[in-house]
Amino acid sequence: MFHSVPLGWLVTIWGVLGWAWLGLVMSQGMNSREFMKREHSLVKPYQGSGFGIPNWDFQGSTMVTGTHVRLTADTQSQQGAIWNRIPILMPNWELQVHFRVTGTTKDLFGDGFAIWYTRDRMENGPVFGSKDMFSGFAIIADTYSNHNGPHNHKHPYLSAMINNGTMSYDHDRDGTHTMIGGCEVKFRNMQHDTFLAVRYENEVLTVSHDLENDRAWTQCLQVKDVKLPTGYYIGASATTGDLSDNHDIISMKVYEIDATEEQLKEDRSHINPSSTFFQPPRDHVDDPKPSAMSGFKTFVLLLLGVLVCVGCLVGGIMIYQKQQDNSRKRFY
Ligand SMILES: [Ca+2]
Repeated sequence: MFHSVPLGWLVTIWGVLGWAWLGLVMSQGMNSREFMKREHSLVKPYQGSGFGIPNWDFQGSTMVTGTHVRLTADTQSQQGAIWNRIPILMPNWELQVHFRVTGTTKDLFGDGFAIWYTRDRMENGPVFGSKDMFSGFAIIADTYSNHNGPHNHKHPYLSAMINNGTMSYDHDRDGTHTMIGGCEVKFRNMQHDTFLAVRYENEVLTVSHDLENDRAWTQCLQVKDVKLPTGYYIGASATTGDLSDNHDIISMKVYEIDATEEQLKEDRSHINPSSTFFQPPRDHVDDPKPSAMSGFKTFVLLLLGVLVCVGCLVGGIMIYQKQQDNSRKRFY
């Protein structure tokens, strides 16, 4: 004979199951089918049982606090980076970065930060705190406008660059010669949380941001036929120069995205990074010197010069004639 289960117990059991399910879904990010990969993710509390953060290395000016990882402080000439130690072996994945950039100045600040997926890690360099001629991709959040020419855009500017190790990032052109896409963004000194997402799925690279505090992704760029190998490392770096900002990373979360059987079988470790869509590399051409005069200015100055010469000549002739007259008077 069965004992009847009290109604209160049933309600409690269903309640516990419901909360457990909700917790599971929330811990797995925006899409419940995508699983956060702990070994590639940097989340609070950062410190493990021992010294440092498990699976992550730091470099340069990087400081770890209880609430954020500060790549650079709002101080001149700093350079900091943070790198995941475990290579990414998934063909499809998404990286979500919770970041914050703050500073005391309103108009002059810099230089910016970059999110990396590269072959080499922990190498200092001139590209926002990491090495140039890198292999992989860089998502660059450039806050300082070096370039003031005809191809100018507003800053901060978010752009992506794919490199097979042969191209150099040109700061004088804010990387416009080598980027595969970009968008203007405003993320400095926000009172709310700011996020970036980099999704690599079926050889499509998509960069999105959530800067308006509405918990929705806005697409910045999407490029098809982007070839990237497995086995590269995720990192973030930042730099300050004469101008500065605090560049903080609050979290970096990597999610696995479903891959087909074929994709899982394919050996993608030897792929050379490339993108079919590309701003073709161009030679660096210097801007005309600011001291160079415009055509109109040159014309006016030339005209003045001629007038002065004519004036001198006429004056000289008149003086000469007067002296001649005077000398004639003396003889006669
Ligand atoms: Ca710049």
